[in-house]
Amino acid sequence: MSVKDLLETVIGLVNEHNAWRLTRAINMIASENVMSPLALKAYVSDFMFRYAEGKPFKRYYQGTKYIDELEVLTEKVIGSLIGSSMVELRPTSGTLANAAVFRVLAEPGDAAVIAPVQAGAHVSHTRFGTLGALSIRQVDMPYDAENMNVDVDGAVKLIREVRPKFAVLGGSVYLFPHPVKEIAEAVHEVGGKLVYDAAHVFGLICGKAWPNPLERGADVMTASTHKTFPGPQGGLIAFRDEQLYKAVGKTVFPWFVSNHHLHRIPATLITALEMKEYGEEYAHQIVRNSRRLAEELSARGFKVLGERLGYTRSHQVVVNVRELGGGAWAAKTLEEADIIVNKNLLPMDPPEAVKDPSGIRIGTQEVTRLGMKEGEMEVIADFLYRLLIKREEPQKVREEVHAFRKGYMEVKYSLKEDRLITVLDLLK
Ligand code: DSN
Repeated sequence: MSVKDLLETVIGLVNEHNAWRLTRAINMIASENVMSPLALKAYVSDFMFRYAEGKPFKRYYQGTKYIDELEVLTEKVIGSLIGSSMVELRPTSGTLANAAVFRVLAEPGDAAVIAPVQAGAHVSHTRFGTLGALSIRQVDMPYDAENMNVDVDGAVKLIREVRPKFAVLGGSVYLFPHPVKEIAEAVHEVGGKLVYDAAHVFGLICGKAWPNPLERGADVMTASTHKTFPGPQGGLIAFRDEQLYKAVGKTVFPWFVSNHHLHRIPATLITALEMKEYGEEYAHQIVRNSRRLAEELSARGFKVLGERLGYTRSHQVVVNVRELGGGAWAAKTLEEADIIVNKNLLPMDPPEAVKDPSGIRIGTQEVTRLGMKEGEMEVIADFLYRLLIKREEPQKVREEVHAFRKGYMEVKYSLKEDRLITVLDLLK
């Protein structure tokens, strides 16, 4: 193919994708979100071309005076949202944040007790992911199927027996808060630390719609900055313990991250300011929306998990679609109508069911950011009912999805400011 043809292809694919996901699709992957236009403008800055290895004001490169100031300010503002004066922003993802923390807390061969995969643990907590790469031994906490959570008594007993270097709570399929206080007490009793992976619920914590694990005994919290916290893709770590903060900082760089993708920092700061201004309103609306969506789906005959406990306290709704055709079929069918969710393993699924699990996971954080409220959740529940239970043609429903989506084109809960100059204004 010629350069001209390839250029046309790349432009076509990018334009198609943008138009699809930003103007036509209802995006409900629970780990995604959109930035505000202001954060986006700050993201497209010259910082994306630069390096700043090391800590602010102690870099190994020249040319970093502005990023030094921005980074310290971002740490302060995020710290003020979560009550921590020690925030590390350099991991470029939640998985790298976990890697840096795990590496400091344990040596190869040591044991870590983790929330069970059925209770939503992320792959980086497991032998298949980061924990395995670091040769740390994974020991699963027992699971309480009825409450879709960690079995507290069983976990405490196990921690006393195993005496792990650390325990991990938090995860990626996450309907109800894990028992931080009880697990922290048990792991501290045996000289270990509690790591809380808040990747999914970080925005809810900032908005006070989810318990803050650092206030309940967790020693360290890792997070992503692009899920319920609606910033650029990236990771962060917050600490209660200064020694651990310093040790992890030395592990982030030079072990796991060289360049920390500087353009994330001002965009993360603008998002943090948006969370300061609107975070509580936004986070509580997310939770109201997921609860309402769960109720509306249940009323239409769907098997929604967590019914006994009110379905969900987070941004997620999890539905068992096994009898309807399975998770792979359901997610694909919804995609044909431009409703984007992911198939997901459910607690009762064996791990080998990963390609066709029984569930779908639905997140309300992005549609909430676009201004949807409880009434809109009814409309979405209806689309799902028509597609997955009534089995209407996806092509037919898709037209209605597009018409509905057109009403939600503005990013809400965001700050406005015209003076920001972007790279595109300067680089000709
Ligand atoms: N795998 C992502 C999720 O969708 O939950 C988190 O990294």
